[in-house]
Amino acid sequence: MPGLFQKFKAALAKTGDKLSHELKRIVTRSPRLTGESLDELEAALLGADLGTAMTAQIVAAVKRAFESQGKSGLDVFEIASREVSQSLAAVSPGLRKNPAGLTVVSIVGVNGTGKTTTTAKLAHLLTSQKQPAVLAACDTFRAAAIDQLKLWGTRLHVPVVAGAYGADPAAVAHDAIAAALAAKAAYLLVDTAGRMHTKHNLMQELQKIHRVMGRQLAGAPHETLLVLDATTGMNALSQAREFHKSVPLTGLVVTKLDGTSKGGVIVAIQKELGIPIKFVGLGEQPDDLQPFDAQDFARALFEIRET
Ligand SMILES: Nc1nc2c(ncn2[C@@H]2O[C@H](COP(=O)(O)OP(=O)(O)OP(=O)(O)O)[C@@H](O)[C@H]2O)c(=O)[nH]1
Ligand SMILES: [Mg+2]
Repeated sequence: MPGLFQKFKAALAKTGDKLSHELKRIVTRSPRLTGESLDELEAALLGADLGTAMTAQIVAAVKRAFESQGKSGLDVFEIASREVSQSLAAVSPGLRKNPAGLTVVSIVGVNGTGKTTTTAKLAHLLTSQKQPAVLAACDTFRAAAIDQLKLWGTRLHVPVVAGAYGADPAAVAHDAIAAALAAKAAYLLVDTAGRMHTKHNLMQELQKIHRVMGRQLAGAPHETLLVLDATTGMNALSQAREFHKSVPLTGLVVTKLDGTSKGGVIVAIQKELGIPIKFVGLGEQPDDLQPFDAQDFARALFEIRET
């Protein structure tokens, strides 16, 4: 998908510019690939939050290439891009579909990562594919959270099921499944409240929401997406590990890639957790949610840029 590559490239401007600048400096300055320049390469890759495992793999590949062919024709950008794309699951597996009917998608994560926006963007994506969606406002905790989702519903012409502020989110989820079934919707997208992965009672509340939905509809939630904010860098890893212990995650969404120079964190997350990244958020508009494609992502990350 050529369009996707351009979108990744634009969204990864900050990460890519910084990496490109540093790699060019390392490669052109040193006539030989010394131990020192390999250390600098390592620092640059770690600085983009590619993670220790991926960084070590790239540095080793560069070293091998240098030992076998020397500096002439040594293309660090090409090698890094190849190593990254080979390490990631090739193409996003997309959203799961319940063959028996309604597919319930639970959207979870810590505060402010972009859950509500992602829920809205997903509804937009699904309705544009003629898959009718219903939204469930299960963040009954944060002031204005319900209104925020309702506003998206109005803007996107998607029905929203909500309760009162302070209501039990599991009860709202229950009502929403009933409404989505009655409306013969293809998807129910459940927007949940932000919660710290370290707060035991809040994680139990999430488990309860999932339990109630599972009792009402076999297999629900069929998809549990953890929304991670790319600007938090490596912190996203511990969030993912803790959430995965409480509610089994089926996929990840990494948002705000457009606002960070640490976009490499995508690579670290997927490599270390083995949970597929299904979508990435590249901005605040409904169209800014894109399916993840490892090859396009790796190429965009290590594109040589004019800086
Ligand atoms: N630049 C950018 N901003 C984003 C993206 N996704 C979400 N945002 C912004 O991040 C802010 C928080 O988004 P929300 O969707 O409200 O986050 P949330 O996880 O629902 O927050 P809580 O419900 O409070 O936990 C908003 O200003 C969004 O517009 C993205 O991919 N790129
Ligand atoms: Mg929210």
